[in-house]
Amino acid sequence: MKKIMITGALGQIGTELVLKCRSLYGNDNVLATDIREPEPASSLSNGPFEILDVTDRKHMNQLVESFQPDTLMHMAALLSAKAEKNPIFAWDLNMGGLMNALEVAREYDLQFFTPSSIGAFGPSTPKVNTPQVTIQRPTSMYGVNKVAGELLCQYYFEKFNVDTRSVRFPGLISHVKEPGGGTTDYAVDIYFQAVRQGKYTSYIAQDTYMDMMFMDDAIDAIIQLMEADGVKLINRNAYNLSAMSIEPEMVKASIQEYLPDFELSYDVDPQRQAIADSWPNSIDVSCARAEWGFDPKYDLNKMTEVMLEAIKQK
Ligand code: VAH
Repeated sequence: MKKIMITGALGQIGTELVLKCRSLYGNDNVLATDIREPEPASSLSNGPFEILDVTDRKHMNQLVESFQPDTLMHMAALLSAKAEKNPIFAWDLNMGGLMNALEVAREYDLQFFTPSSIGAFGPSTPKVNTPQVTIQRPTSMYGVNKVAGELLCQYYFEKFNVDTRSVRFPGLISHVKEPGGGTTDYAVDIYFQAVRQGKYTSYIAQDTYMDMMFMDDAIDAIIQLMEADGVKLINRNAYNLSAMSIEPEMVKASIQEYLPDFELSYDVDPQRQAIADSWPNSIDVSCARAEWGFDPKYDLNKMTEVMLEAIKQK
């Protein structure tokens, strides 16, 4: 992996993925693309940027022809809550964009990464220590997109020998880019509101366990997977990834270690709660550990310390 094109570069993962790849492979070797221009003072202004609508296959080809990457990281997608509000648009963007990206990877022989999610599981999936290979009957459009995406990645690997690699991300928590449109975003908002307001009202009910991970561990995992020896990779559709299984009261207690007066209340959003209830509580990550050495560094308390400090600095 030496020259990388990234779609969805202004998204929650994309933003930090571009910065990390530029620090590792050189600013000019990472082309960031997104459907809109970055803010003038954006941290992404340290390297090449192009506007790209991932449903525009012709333009995607043109950018690959001109930039000549050896790797495509396809991050552009609509997240779970927004997808549930706009299911047809979500299908067109999430699946149309992925098909274009896979076709470009096939045509130009690019190594390929795109994320799946714990959203690829559904209510009939075993909820505790969810296996790498198990029932996947998601009940959200986002989940349907992720299962279809996993199967497409496996298909392109087996039929066209495209070097596809993917992970099932849990909820990702970052202080760099506030997310939009996810179900797990409460676990990001809570830190920002704890610092700004000293209180937070959660739209996810207490005792709703979901897998989560600090963004630094997520970005490191992508690089580690992409640099891994492909011979050792068995699960080409997507690897279960998680660093912790948490619920809102656990986050509250962790924040109160640093902000003792922090208050948490609840105003549950039925739609996002229904999505959260359909997902596992805790997934098994043994395949990622065994096949490419996945080893997250941040637990809840270490993440809380870093999040609160970084947000205070903002
Ligand atoms: C979402 N943050 O909430 C994303 C992610 C596992 C959750 O897929 O939709």
